[in-house]
Amino acid sequence: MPDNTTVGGVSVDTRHWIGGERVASVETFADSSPIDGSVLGEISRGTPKEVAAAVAAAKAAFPAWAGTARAERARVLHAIADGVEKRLEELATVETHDNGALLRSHRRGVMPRVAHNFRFFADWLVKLDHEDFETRGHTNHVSWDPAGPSVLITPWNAPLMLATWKVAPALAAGNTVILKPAEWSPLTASLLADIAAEAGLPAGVLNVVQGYGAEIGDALTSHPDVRRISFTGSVPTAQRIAASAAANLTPLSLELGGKSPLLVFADADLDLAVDLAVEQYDNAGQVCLAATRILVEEAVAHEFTRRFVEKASRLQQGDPRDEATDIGPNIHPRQLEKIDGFVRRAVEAGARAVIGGHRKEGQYYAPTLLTDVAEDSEIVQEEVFGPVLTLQTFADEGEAIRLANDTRFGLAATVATGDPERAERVTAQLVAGTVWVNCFFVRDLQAPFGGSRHSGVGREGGTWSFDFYCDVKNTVTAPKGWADH
Ligand code: TXE
Repeated sequence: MPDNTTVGGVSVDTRHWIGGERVASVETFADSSPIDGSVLGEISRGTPKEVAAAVAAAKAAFPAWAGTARAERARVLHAIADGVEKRLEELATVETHDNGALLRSHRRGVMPRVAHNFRFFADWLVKLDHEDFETRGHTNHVSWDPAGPSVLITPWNAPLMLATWKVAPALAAGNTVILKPAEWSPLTASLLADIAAEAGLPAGVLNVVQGYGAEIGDALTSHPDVRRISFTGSVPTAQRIAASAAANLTPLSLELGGKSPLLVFADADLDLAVDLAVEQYDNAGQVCLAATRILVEEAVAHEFTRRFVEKASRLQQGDPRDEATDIGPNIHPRQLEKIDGFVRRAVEAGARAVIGGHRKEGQYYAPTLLTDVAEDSEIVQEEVFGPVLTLQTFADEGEAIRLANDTRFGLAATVATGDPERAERVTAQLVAGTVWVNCFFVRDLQAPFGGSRHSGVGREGGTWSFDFYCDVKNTVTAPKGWADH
């Protein structure tokens, strides 16, 4: 098997990256493009043997990296960001071929954010501090000690963005990393390994192991030398990881799915509310934060729906490399089957497709809005992870809040209202890690990010990331001369 493949003119190594070296597995798996189903490359199919080697490399590299001065760690992280910016076009191209999200989004939004992930945590690290405080003359000093080798398991919907949102703070904290990208979009993690090495990150500090979660997941998450596990993905996989990590009580950060609501009150700017709703089709609906449940006050439901249909019908669906495209393909034939199954069962149960409700040629699903859906139905309660929204109506604020909170998730919520007092009242009662008022997807890396209930455990972002990736220590020192007494 060849050691690399060429995707959109960019050469990508298809092997693991362990201890500063490329390592091949005996077997490979085929990685295909959602754009046309073509095989992009044969990727090393990791086994517990490569996992053991990667953890050993991360363990060996840990003392030196943990002992590296903060300013030097920050310098290397900025150098990685420089490398990302230098190869931005290549990263954007490869990512679009691999996961089917829009090239223009990768160019203008996602890859600049990848570079920013490194710059932000480098800068945050340098100023990370806690003021000393006194207890009966004794000084308390809080420090953030690097925790150790960290396993980072990432999904396919925003591969490099979500990987680096974990890699950057883990490295900044002084930890070493074993990154396991999703098997449906493994390529940009391999490019990141090259960029990090070129930036001067020492061997073994970042390791990339490719393969199927079902085959190497347990080896990664039950390893006694692993000190942190951060995971973004589905609830069942998170439950499996939590059980596996329990053997060593390894601390976990779990960023899971959602079924977030968009609440549209009659006093809202209706055009803005429609824009917010249509935005939920971004990335073909494969966004954990997506507000897939639209809740509209009865008085404006008819007009909202009319304007929504008008705007959504203008969306261009097609090749994600085309600048004019608004919605690309879904990641994998299996995901498409899953989406289609959800919609078919919903329609059988009485739902009506106002728009969409069907597959299109290739790996595409038509943007869909379903009405006449019951509150306790599968389509309202379960994450579809495709371009499928539901619309329910409410009579008053109390009912809006009740509907909004009535799922097992709690990742995000969006409120459209022209009344600031209502916004305050409503947001205070929503169960969600992030709430947006009259906006969507505004993200600052210093803000806490995570979900409640089945949407996750823990928070990352800003200081919260360092709290997670470090062993936070309090050192209490007696006053001078204390020992003489
Ligand atoms: O996710 P998995 P899948 C949701 C979304 C989607 C559904 C299924 O609803 O339809 O999950 O997607 C690795 N031990 N989200 O099956 O399995 C796997 O290799 C350790 C929401 O792709 O959770 C990949 O790297 N790791 C979500 C990663 O877990 C294991 C994003 C995610 O895959 C493992 C993705 C195991 N036993 C899906 N099994 C979000 N929160 O944004 C698999 N993996």
